[in-house]
Amino acid sequence: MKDIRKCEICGCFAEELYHCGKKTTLFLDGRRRLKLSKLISGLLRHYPEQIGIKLSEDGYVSISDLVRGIRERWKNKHLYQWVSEEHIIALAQLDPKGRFEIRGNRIRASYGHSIQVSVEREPDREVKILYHGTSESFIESIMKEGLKPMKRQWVHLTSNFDDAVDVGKRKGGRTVVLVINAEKLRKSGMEIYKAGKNVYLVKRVLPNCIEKVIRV
Ligand code: HQG
Repeated sequence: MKDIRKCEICGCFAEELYHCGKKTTLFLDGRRRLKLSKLISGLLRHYPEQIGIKLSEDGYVSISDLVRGIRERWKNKHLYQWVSEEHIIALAQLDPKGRFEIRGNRIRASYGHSIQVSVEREPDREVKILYHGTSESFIESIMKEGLKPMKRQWVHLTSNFDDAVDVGKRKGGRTVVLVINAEKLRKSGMEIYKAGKNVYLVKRVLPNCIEKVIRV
């Protein structure tokens, strides 16, 4: 990930070298940013209990409890003594996929949960084409059963082809991207919800809604 920098004039966080006509100062280097992003994604989506925090029903936790939990209770806490509330805020504000939502002094993951959280979302009626990146080794089963949430609460789709390729690459083996007809998906009785910048959530994708399988 890119470094996060801070504008000394207006105080905002930015990735650019210049802001308000002046050079910005380094706030969080890209390597630490990536590690912290992965850690808080894991904590807010899957294992908050590992640092002794409890999420609200809609998935929020106070940023100060999150920081305290990481610094005092995370198994690798010695690697994270530098973490402050400001680091978490900067990371959430600049996340390229909109992975985190901040409300007041609380934060939650926007998507990706394996733990049960109930987030109120309006069904999306706009998007026409969605993509899902995966490994070719899953295709036979997916074409038979459709896409299922597996260990998560939702099936994750994206409106951005390149994001789908990146997700597919993480699975190992040959990367494939499924092209999903969102209209058909809605007609099959599934509501689609937007979460984050380009991510869309749905409970299930039936095989007949998969229009194409692209080998990348
Ligand atoms: C596969 C990233 C066999 C599915 C992304 C996937 C996403 C099946 C895997 C978010 C199947 C589950 C989630 C079936 C589904 N048979 N395999 N019937 N149905 N699968 O990690 O979508 O960068 O739980 O193809 O952007 O890969 O972390 O889901 O390969 O939004 O913020 O089962 O993670 O976001 O894998 O990724 P995952 P995902 P972040």
